[in-house]
Amino acid sequence: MSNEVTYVMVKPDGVQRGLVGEIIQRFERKGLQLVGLKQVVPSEEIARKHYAVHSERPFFSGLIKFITSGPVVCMAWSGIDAIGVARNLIGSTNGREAAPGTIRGDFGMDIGYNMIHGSDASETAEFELGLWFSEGLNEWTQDSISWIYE
Ligand code: DAT
Ligand code: MG
Repeated sequence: MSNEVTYVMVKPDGVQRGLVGEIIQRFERKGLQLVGLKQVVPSEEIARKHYAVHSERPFFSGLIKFITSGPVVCMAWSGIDAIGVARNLIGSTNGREAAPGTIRGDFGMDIGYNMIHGSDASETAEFELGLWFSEGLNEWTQDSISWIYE
């Protein structure tokens, strides 16, 4: 049990479909703390770095084209076990298979257009936060925290 910060990103399909508020609300209500938030149109350079582990996969060029096609919303969320907690809120990769109650399970029907990204481990979270939030994150005291963790 340790405090973590995870990188979460609403992809262009989630922005286009007007799901940004819904997604932020789910993370906020859960009790995670927002420590970074911005909208950007990703460059090809940053997209390729972000998805470098998939560079040999057949869907890579389509994925880069999709992610750079319009604005995304970049977020950093902090909390105990935040990486796994966020992945659970997001759900499995293919929306048709993702569990109801998860973001992909409730709103998605596709594997590529799956609306949202979340870091999968502490090393990737650190890498992705450095990549997308090179300016740093915000430190602030969440006053409700004493009612979120016993
Ligand atoms: P996740 O986003 O659940 O961590 P991943 O890391 O395996 O999934 O893949 C990164 C993204 O690449 C995923 O969100 C959507 C896309 N993708 C993965 N597998 C795909 C496939 N078979 N066809 C098309 N896009 C795919
Ligand atoms: Mg992944």
